[in-house]
Amino acid sequence: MKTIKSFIVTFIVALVLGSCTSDGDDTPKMDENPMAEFNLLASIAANGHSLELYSEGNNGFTTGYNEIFVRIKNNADESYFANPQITWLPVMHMSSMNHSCPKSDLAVTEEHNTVAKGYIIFQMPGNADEFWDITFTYTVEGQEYSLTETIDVAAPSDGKQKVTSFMGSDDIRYVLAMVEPTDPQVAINDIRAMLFKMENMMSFPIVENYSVTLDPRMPSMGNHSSPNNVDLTYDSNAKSYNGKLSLTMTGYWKLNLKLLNDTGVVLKGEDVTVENEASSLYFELEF
Ligand SMILES: [Cu+2]
Repeated sequence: MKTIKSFIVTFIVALVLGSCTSDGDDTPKMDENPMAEFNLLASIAANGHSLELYSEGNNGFTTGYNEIFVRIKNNADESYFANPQITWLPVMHMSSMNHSCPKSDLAVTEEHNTVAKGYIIFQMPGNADEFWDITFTYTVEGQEYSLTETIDVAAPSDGKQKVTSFMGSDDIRYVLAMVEPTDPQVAINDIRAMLFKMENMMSFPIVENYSVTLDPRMPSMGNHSSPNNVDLTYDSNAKSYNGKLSLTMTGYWKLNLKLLNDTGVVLKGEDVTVENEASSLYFELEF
């Protein structure tokens, strides 16, 4: 009798453990929303679908680097299309002309095949008379659709410069954007920036193998610098310029920069000296 009891107990324990394990590993997670923790920027209804745009932070579209996640919902059954092929084209409609901005491709993420991810770098905000829109062209179930939606692009709420568009000494227009740090600390921070050239109004390819010197200063405190900064060099895997940013105290910092091409010619920016307190090429942060 005792043996039978213990057998039954063992059997029940095995059953419970077994079902727990299969819940964790095998059961498809149909109800899990991969975007639950994200911020819905827009849900655009068209073609019987809802194209949803998400960001990680709580901001809307801002000038500078925006990481954006895209899903396409089939409104008929509330399901999300797997492996959607999506292209996008942001366009600013200005009073004198239209232009686009730097952007990545949209690629389905490894974690969730209903979620595509990419970035857009808006180089200027919209205003009362001039606005941005994004045209999406996408293919689901073998059919191509497209839609265009107007969006609000605002300057960052702290007013600090995270992106700059400028003419180089080689007469080429460039866009330089700070991607990191997003959460600066009193420490040696990783700094990451992306550089694009304006090939024409609609095309902004990545520029490789240039370099960016870095001289962070605190203008409110005698323009002091900080030790152990590392200039930004091109990382061909990340397709960005990476370096080290030393911040020795909280407050407002101006990150004075110089952009050099692949032969070391200065395209934009100046050294900070006693006579020259800032470079014409810079980022700003305050924390
Ligand atoms: Cu514009």
